[in-house]
Amino acid sequence: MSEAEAITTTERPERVFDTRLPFELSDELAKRVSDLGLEEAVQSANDHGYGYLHDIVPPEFVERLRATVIRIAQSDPGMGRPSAGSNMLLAKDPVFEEAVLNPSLLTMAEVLCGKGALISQVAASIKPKADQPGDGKGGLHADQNWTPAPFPVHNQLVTFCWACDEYSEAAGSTRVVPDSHLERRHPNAEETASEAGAIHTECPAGSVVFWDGSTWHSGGAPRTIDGERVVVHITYSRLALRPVECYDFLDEDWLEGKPYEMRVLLGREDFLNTPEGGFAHGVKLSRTMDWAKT
Ligand SMILES: O=C(O)CCC(=O)C(=O)O
Ligand SMILES: [Fe+2]
Repeated sequence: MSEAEAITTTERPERVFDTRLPFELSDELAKRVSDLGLEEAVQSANDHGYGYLHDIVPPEFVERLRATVIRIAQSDPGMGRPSAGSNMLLAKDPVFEEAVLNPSLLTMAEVLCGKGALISQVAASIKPKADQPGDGKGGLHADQNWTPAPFPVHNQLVTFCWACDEYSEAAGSTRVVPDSHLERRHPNAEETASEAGAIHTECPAGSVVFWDGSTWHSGGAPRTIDGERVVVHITYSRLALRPVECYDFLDEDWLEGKPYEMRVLLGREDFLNTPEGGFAHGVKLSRTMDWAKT
């Protein structure tokens, strides 16, 4: 019986008392890692905080993924300017369902975020050739940006960047600071500005680059060659920290005349967990990052 079948039965699962340490995989998860050829990716995540997934889909899938992103972005100003990208993609085309359910992504998500990990974001970006000089530095960050430092021993979040085009320095690939996950904190202002120690990730079109929630990286590198860099960014997060009770059904009419604190308590004043996704909230986004550090 598969796990998916097993959880639909009423049988009470065996109670677990000990929490596994990071990268202490169950036999079942270790077998899946091995069957999918992901040992190197797991080792790299553990050692350096990031890694690559190669040859996990046929070229046809990558072509379909890329074409879908371009089609949707043309009609969707999701990232501010037309054709820069889009978000909330899961519901916008079935190709994104295939992407988030890819066995290699799901297995790595379980390694890095545990069982029951949730989709946090399915977004895409389209980076054209730079029309201005500059090194694009200043955007270094850790994706678990709403977790205070020191970061917990257990990773909170993992981001997979599906490179629909080649990743190289000239192509404007993501820069990462290898081993920065060991710092267990956000980069400071100077580190963010200088991006010291950052290197360009490199892979062929169709491969996936991933990093854990504490690894410092930046997406600002300019593209210096012709064409566009199309990337699908898929983030999963641990299941923890969701409230027990869901009050999303309480609408603006219910909130009318109630104190601001009630809006805060219901998560209406931060940028998380909204049907518009992360790009539509202006000041709420940086406010969330600031509140998280208090
Ligand atoms: O666009 C990129 O190269 C990376 C963007 C980023 O920070 C992310 O996907 O977490
Ligand atoms: Fe990021």
